[in-house]
Amino acid sequence: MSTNLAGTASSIIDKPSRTASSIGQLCPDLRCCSSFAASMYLKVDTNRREKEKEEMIKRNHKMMVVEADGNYLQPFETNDLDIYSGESYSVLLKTNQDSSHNYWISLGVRGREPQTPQALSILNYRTTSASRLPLSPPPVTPRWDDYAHSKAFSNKIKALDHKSIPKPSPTYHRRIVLLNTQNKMNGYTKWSINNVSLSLPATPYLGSIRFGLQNAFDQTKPPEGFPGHYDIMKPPVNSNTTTGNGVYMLGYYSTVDVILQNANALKENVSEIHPWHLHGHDFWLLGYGEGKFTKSDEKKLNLKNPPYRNTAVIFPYGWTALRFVADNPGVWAFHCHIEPHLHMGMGVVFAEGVQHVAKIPKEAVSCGVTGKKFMTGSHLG
Ligand SMILES: [Cu+2]
Repeated sequence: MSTNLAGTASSIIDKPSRTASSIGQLCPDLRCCSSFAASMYLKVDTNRREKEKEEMIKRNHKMMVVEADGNYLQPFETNDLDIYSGESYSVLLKTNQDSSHNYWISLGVRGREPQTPQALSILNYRTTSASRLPLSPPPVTPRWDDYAHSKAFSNKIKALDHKSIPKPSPTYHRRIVLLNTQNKMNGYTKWSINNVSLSLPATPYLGSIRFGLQNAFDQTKPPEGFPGHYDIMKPPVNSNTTTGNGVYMLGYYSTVDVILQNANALKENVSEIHPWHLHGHDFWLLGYGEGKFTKSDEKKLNLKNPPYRNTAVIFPYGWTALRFVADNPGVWAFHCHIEPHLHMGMGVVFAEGVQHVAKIPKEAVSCGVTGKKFMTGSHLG
């Protein structure tokens, strides 16, 4: 979703017929959905089972969630689901309601108070005219700030016990704690991580790391954590951020833990949802918690069946714990997937095994410092 809202939509449908159906046509852009409210139709056949990637509520129809971010889950039934920018889900829908009617699907926004009404679509059984309005009013989606509802949904998500899904290693080599705050710089609002707001360098990292260039990006290590006395429940005492573009250099094949720590933004009593997306890897989502992560939270981590994903949300004033193996040679962005937040600095950069990247594409050295050093015209010099 290319929205600056941590969006959730919900679809609600009404009555019975036989087995399953498809919901594949929903527009994933909430603003788009809003403007097309009730102008889209989902055609369904009875006795057909398909997947969908959207978020939905239904009244009498139930959805079976079976997959997230490309990996199987322990199936569970739900009326609605939260989907944040960067995430994907597959659900199975039984078209077991009365096929002589159509049913509403509602799509609402999560995480920021919406300025638009919830979007609507229609689940249409092929045996019924698509222009026939459902009998009952559209279902109302959960309130935008019903975080208990969102957390309850997130906590239901567990990995399927299957050989295709790796188990987490019980220990880690390195743990990086990333404090998410909002700050100011030259009068502009920024997001920052451990008080550093990411500002990408002109030179692509892959070329500059591979060829050992010292002047292409910050050579200082970015911070591994934040001061223990920091009060996450209050706006930052030092509201000034600095920009940076240093890289977390990870040991090749090391196991890395990341604790994403949410905090109060610049305004009192405001802490928001952010969906963090990791490039180049899947990670185990070990769990969520309230307040500041402490040693005593260690025992709450799920090492048995954590979902294996590439996007994880942080809830207001809470923490989210991830673990992954740095086994993919390259330079990888890890960032809030709400696009404006990334451009306001909400991201970090990981790198591992760069010397093992078989071929550095010329696009990775064709601009910035490497462009001057290596390129002759459009070719490597
Ligand atoms: Cu964000």
